[in-house]
Amino acid sequence: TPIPSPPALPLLGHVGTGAIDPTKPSVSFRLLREKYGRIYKLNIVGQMLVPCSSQRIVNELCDESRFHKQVHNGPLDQVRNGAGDALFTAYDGEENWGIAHRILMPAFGPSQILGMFSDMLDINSQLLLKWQRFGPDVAFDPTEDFTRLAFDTIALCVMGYRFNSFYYQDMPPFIGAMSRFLIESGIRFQRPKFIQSWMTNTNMRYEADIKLMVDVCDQVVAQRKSHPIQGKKDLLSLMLEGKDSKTGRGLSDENIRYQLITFLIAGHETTSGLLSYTLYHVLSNPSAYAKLQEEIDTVLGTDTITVQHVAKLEYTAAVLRESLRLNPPAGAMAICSRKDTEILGGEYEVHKNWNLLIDIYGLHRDPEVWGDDVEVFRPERMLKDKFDALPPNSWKPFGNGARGCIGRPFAWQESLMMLATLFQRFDIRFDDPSYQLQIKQTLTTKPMGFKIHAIPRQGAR
Ligand code: MNH
Repeated sequence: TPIPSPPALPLLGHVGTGAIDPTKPSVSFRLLREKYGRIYKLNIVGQMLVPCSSQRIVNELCDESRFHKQVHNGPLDQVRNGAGDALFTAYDGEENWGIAHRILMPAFGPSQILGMFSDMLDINSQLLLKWQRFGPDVAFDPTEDFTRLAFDTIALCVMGYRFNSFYYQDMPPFIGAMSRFLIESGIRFQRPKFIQSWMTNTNMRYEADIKLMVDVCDQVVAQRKSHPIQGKKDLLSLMLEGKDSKTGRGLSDENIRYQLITFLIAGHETTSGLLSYTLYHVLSNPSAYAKLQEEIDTVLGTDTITVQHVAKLEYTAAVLRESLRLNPPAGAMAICSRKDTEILGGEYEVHKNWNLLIDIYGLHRDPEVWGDDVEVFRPERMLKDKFDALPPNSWKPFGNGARGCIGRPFAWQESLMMLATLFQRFDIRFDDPSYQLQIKQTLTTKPMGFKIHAIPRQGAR
């Protein structure tokens, strides 16, 4: 069967037809999926791209013997301007990926994550105290504080560095530089080269933003070198001293910089999005809100949260999974075919080196998997037994296979802890009960214009 495609322009293809808004790709992909279905072809300035969204197709695309992560020909190739060949932006098969993967994986093992519990709680308490001090009357945007939380948490837990973002009125400069850098990287790959070279102001800003991120990372390394830590090996010490068991090699200074930028970005962008979307969905669904708070009251009561509590928070975990289904902060992933192949038993032909896109947002709305209430926030469908029984590769917010998210257990512990302590301490309400979810996109997405009141609960400390 031929793969459907919208009408295109010569040269520019679908860029400029209005099919893809470069500042809001997530919206464009939703409209295109609704019109053209589970698989369709686009032409981005001469480069073919094939977005796919049904579980049956995506299940095949997750076969790593036939497909691999694609960094070329997309925004990630531009993100390499700041993150180089670090884990997230390394090309398929690039040597430094294997070296860094083998050295850094142990920093994210189960016992390491448990060992970060008290540092996570340190930052978590700063958010709770701030919201407590605001009191019930102040309307504020929770996304900003979740960004502070996730940013400070990643830096403290894996680099032993304190940004102390909660003590500043403005967001840390790294955050602004990073957002502009990601947005510009996302637009750049669609922009013809001759236009790019004319945009001197944009280009200077871009270089300055990269320099700011590099300077922050150099400061983190400099502090560690002047205050070496004894005993426990965190991510930063593995970067500085670790040797790859296979090649015997360590990471170069340049590569360490790239990895630090990557962890500071990847370690907070998505987690703050997850927490913000989750709060939005819980506030929008009173029955889920009631069940969530009931579980938290039963498991925690008024106790200080511990590792043991977290393991028991089953409904809370289901709430996070359902939130990641409806609003995966990373809404798509790019892959490439290793060889000529067929999908769905010969229904579609795919040739070697095609650029395909797993539309995660669309996948999470496949009615064959989720039924006819795909748009409804219903955590019950994500309780452990149901979740484990889902068809393979129907829920992919953390990516796929060897190139899947290295920080998943880290983000999970941090998010469970935050949600549990939040509803233990506060009743939370929309500032504007008629608020409808709006989305802001860099490379990932977050809610925009979302404001709440946090009302300290009677009896909570
Ligand atoms: Mn994370 C890769 C989503 C939290 C560090 N992450 C990915 C990918 C997705 C993803 C999707 C695969 C992207 C692709 O195929 O191009 N990550 C998430 C989500 C959360 C998240 C939804 C939180 C919620 N990620 C984190 C945290 C860290 C982190 C926290 C750091 C501690 N992620 C990474 C790194 C990679 C990655 C590093 C690249 C892994 C690799 O390719 O080796």
